[in-house]
Amino acid sequence: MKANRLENRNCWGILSGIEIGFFNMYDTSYDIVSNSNKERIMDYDFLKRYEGNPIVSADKLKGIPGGCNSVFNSSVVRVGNGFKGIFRVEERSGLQSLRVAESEDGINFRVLPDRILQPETEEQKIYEEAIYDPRISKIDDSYFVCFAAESKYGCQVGLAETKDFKKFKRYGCIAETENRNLVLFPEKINGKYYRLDRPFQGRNGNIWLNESPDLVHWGMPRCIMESRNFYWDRGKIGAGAPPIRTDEGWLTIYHGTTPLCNGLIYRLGVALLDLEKPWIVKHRAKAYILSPSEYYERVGDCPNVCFVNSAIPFFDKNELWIYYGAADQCLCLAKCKISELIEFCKTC
Ligand code: BMA
Repeated sequence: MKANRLENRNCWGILSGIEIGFFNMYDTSYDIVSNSNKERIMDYDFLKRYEGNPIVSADKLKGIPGGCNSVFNSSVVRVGNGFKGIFRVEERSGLQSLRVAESEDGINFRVLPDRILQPETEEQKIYEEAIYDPRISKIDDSYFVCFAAESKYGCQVGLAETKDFKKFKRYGCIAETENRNLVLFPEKINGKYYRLDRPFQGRNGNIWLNESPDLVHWGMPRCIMESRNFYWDRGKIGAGAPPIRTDEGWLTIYHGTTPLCNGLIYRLGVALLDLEKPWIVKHRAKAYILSPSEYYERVGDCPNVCFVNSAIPFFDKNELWIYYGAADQCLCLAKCKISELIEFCKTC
């Protein structure tokens, strides 16, 4: 393994004439495969796709008002003994709509016919014309929904609160343009609320952390995770599922893009943030945890996309369920052991 790697990089170095770049790249992969423990966890698929994927697709929403072109990038939480979701449904007109979904088992969902959070007031019509990519965080006894809100000015992030998934209190937009992929931490840390978000910087975007006394007024922005040259997440990156408290830190699943000459690949990665000082990234796996390879991830309205909006821990059985949109077309589920994901994050 070692000899091959060295041979390859010399060869590429000579052929390309840009030795430094390729030396860095091969040093990285060399590091990844050099430790036997890492090999063990890299070698088997610890993250298992649900065999019945996709769990929700347009054909299962036949008859929904507006018709369904696609259903993807959706958020699911546990409520009582069951599950509730807020789903992104793209109607046949192209309208982005959010709909409540209900399930007993977290796999078979009923999507309710009514759109929620569609703009009603003049102000909402200006700033929240197209809403999508919802993320739900339960804080105390409320469910807070953050969603991308596009207007002629660009993309902001809207916030709404519900206790029963029937009535929603809207707060308007809580991030300036251009921002997306905003997730709230599920509890206050040292008396403050925290969020991760992704402001754009030209064609790139990194993950930032902000803090707030009341979930509406935010400040103290810090860039905590950048895209990494020569890695799978060398394009823009964005927070995915709301962080999950574990003994090892806030378990954070994010998406990262790999720009290629024919477009982007959206993949999923994992990091652990310090519990008390969430601006400190304790660990960030070098390797991705999920990459499009199944037909439903490769083929759709936007091919080669795995995009995460929620993850539900079942600590009693050491299991994590990751809900992800595939190819901007359908909604899928993948499961892993929480301890193995943490091990992967620390070692791979
Ligand atoms: C991102 C978001 C996602 C989408 C992805 C791939 O920028 O808009 O909603 O899934 O692109 O198209």
